[in-house]
Amino acid sequence: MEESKCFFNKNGYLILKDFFLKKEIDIVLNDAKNVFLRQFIEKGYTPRCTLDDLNEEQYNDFLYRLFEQDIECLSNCGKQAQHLISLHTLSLHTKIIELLHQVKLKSPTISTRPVLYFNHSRLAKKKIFHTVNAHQDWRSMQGSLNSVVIWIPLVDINKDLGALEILAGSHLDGLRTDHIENGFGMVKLSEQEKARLTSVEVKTGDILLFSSFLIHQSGDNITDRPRWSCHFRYNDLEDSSFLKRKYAHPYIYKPIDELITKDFPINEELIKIYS
Ligand SMILES: O=C(O)CCC(=O)C(=O)O
Repeated sequence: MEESKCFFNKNGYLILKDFFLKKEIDIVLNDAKNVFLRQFIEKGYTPRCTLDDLNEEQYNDFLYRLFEQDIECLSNCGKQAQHLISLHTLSLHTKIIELLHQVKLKSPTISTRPVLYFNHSRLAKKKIFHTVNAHQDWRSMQGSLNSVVIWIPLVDINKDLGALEILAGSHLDGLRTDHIENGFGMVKLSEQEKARLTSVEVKTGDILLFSSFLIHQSGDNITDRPRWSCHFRYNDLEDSSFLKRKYAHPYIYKPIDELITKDFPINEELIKIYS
């Protein structure tokens, strides 16, 4: 680990091969896919079935159809996928907590809730919702200076599927964000920096850990498959600058008026639940 720690300090990232078992990751992927599958069945795209009854192409076709026909439903499924117990459990895996200690987070804490992505241009209205240009996560997290991100592929991700691109060593250049776009702290790269971006191809079970100051961007997904991944962010409560900044945290979590379903439920439906 000593060697890895030196590598991390210098380059701002670590790729840990086979960190998890494939089956541990598959639990999250299947749970996420099942959120959408329930709506495919509800909408009559397919008779009642399990994920195993559909091949990948059929599943993806339903996903793209849902985007075309009912974007609200797709987006709500996406939201439910962020709340999966398996996703949150993975973010608290003892191996992750040990790793956080190894990269010198003395008292790790969750920065923002885990996120799960399923990126494809056919599943988003704006480019930034499926392919994010160069950015740093620290700007939107603004937590401890040693905060880290753990980026986990839920499927094997190669360059064609849009492997994440990183700029090694860029964490040492400090905060380069010049504006925030859809919550991402965007960074302008020089031509030389663009040429130095490295694609991180990863397999299911591998993880990528990086400093929240490391500049990174989405690769282009040029396949017809969504790129499934999940990302966890951690702060360190012992970081002195974070303490001095009174643990400043820029996120809020509250219900939004327009999203509240009016005139629901009627009492009979509620009574049925308890009968
Ligand atoms: O996964 C991606 O392609 C971009 C997402 C990302 O970099 C982030 O959430 O900070």
